[in-house]
Amino acid sequence: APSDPDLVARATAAKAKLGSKVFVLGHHYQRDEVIQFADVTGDSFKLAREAAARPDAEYIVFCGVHFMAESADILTTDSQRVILPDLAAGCSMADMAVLGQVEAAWDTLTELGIAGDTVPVTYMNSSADIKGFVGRNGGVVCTSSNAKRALDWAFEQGSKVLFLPDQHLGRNTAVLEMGLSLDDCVLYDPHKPGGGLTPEQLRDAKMILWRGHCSVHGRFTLESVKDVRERVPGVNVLVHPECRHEVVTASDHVGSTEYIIKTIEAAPAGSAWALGTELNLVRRLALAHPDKQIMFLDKAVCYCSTMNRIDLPHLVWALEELVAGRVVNQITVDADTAHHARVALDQMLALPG
Ligand code: CIZ
Ligand code: SF4
Repeated sequence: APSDPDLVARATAAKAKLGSKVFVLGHHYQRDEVIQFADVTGDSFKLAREAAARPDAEYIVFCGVHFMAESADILTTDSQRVILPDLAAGCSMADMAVLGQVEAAWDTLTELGIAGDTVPVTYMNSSADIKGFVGRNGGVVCTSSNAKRALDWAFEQGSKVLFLPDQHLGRNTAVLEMGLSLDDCVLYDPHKPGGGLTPEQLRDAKMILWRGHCSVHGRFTLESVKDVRERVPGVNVLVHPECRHEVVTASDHVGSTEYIIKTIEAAPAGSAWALGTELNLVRRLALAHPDKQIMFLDKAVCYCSTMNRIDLPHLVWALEELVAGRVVNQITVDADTAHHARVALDQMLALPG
């Protein structure tokens, strides 16, 4: 649906009044009505770097989800303020790993005498608390584009990895890119005592996968892949590594959001693509490439409901409050957590290759 013209005019006016004081970041999974006001678009990793590269912007308005705004706060200067237009824009995957649960898991590994051999690795899609835990314990943050490099590094530091919070990215990277087997991986369920695993399973495992997943990417099934191959002969199936292992295995290509965008841009005219990722992005790619046949991998419509919390009314409100001299919905990470999270983020940036 086209955006409300009154709100468009108000957002335009507010941005003009704020000028270079404000920088608006838009994640690829955001609504069109919000993306039109983004100064830059990107995935969580690119946006974190963009925020860090704008030390002159007093206000960073982050159109994305909570953990991304936290990373922006960690990577920007102390005087910059990061604003999330709707505080209800969380991430169900990030919420699946809570600090107390991860500390309890670590205690279990410590009691078994294996914590010393275990390197914690967390996906970017996790809270600042979890990144801080990982930084305190000698680990690293990773994204969907450098997960293999992060795991290579981690296995040089220890013989085991505790991978947080996305089981699918962890499993897909370990099995499809590192040559580990499914039997090398165990699934740690934070809602069960000892993770629902025996001491022997924990001792034997190379990858301890946290039982988290993305509610959007985790919905694609093997059936969705089979269906689209039947409906569209010759279709290329391209999915994000947050998809289930059997979906990734049945696909033709797998990669991060930025990789998906670049692949579609480079695809020949007339080619057909079924994309296993968030729907706002798939619809924009289809509109931008009318010479290619671009479709959503599933028949059911599926947005990220928390990404969609950021809508034009919330963006207008946040911008107009800034014009009035009020900072609303500021996201801050306490100094101690930020310090250790930064250690884990810097370790990621220092990965070789
Ligand atoms: O699923 C997500 O939220 C992703 C892929 C985020 C990102 O940009 O890394
Ligand atoms: Fe979280 Fe998935 Fe939404 Fe990304 S798409 S913000 S991982 S729930």
